[in-house]
Amino acid sequence: MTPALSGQKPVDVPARTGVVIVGGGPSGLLLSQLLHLAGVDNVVLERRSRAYVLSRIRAGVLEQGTVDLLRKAGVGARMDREGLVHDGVEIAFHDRRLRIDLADLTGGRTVMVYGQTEVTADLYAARDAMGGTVLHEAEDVALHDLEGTQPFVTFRLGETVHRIDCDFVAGCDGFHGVSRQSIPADRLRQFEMVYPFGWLGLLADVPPVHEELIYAGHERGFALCSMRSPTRSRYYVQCGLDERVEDWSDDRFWEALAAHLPADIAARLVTGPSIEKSIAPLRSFVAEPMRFGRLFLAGDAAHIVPPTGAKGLNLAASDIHYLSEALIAHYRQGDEGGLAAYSDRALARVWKAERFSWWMTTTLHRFPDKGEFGARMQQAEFDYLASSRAAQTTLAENYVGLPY
Ligand code: FAS
Ligand code: PHB
Repeated sequence: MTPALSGQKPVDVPARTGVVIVGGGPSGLLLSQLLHLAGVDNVVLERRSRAYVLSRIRAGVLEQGTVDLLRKAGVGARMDREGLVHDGVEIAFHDRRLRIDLADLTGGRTVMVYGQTEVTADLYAARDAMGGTVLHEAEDVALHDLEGTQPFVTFRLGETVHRIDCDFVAGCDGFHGVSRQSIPADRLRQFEMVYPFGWLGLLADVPPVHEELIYAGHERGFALCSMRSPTRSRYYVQCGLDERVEDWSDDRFWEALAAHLPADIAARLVTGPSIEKSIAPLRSFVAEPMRFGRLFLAGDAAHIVPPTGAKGLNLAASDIHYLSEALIAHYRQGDEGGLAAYSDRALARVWKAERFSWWMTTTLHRFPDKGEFGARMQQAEFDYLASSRAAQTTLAENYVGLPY
């Protein structure tokens, strides 16, 4: 029996399991839950404590496909009670505002506003309720014999080194994880674009300025008005890569936010003390293929999108949809087709979401180096969007999520 770690109950570390899942964020936990429900043994190895994982404030918008998958995983009850269904979203440009009627333009499809932190908490609760094995503070995770038929994973819990033999490894350990780095460089193609700015995010217990999200492009830079509930708001402003969160007082943030918004919205802004403030860099990144032997990458371990399109968490969900289906078909029918097709199938959807996230980011953020012509192109993008139902339909169908 492994001794308790920072409050973790003593756990039995199995010598063997079906799938070792590296990473206890939304990707890893959702895969663990779906596999367990299908009778596929698995173990989740998470580097951080549960409290640390649940302290991270990230995504806020769930596509219909993600909502359906969470319900299928048996973790949709609180989301359905507390989540906010949105059938529209606003795009603002300088002082103009345009409502995109998501439901009208997509035959009734909507999005759910429900924070990633809550999704992760619901998944942890479900793992606990089913007696799932999630090992926290698992350090020095290393993947072995991925190209063989008997891969295994080693890691350390406290002073004790463990080995788990398995059939497959799911790399759900995010952009900085060990999984993608376990693939030889000559077997991986990586595509990346780093944007010359970041997002400064603030969470506050104040009522949202508007009942729907507002993505605002402005000559001062981009701003996003989002929310977590009718009493808790989430805001972002574009910031420089050299900015430090400690240089941003709450007052400075609220002033900057108001200056980035259309005057009528800024006039309605309710401010208050921040309960969280953080800066996230923006990048587009894809690693191909998303498989190496018995290792399958999913979520941020394989791809990153700028959060402007609200796709990060939702791409993680569609990866897990494809991967869980493929693994279950392997165990139930000995069908290898899903595993063989996983990378191509996932990447086909990933690249479309990369394009949409890139388009939203390049259209709405301030790029000083793109000069006046670049600014005119952004104006033209907005003018076309405002004048064309076809353009609005394109934005809407990508925002609610392309089909799986
Ligand atoms: P995650 O990074 O969430 O989880 C990976 C887990 O693996 C982590 O818990 C990590 O501790 C663990 N891990 C890492 N290395 C390990 C190792 N060697 N061994 C064991 N465990 C290891 N998306 C949006 O849609 N909207 C947003 O506003 C948004 N904001 C974001 C802000 C930030 C700062 C970041 C980093 C991402 C943001 N995202 C946003 C994207 C985000 O939501 C991801 O898409 C989502 O977390 C993907 O989930 P996972 O793939 O599980 O990766
Ligand atoms: C959020 O609420 O954190 C959020 C919402 C939509 C985005 C990005 C972040 O596109």
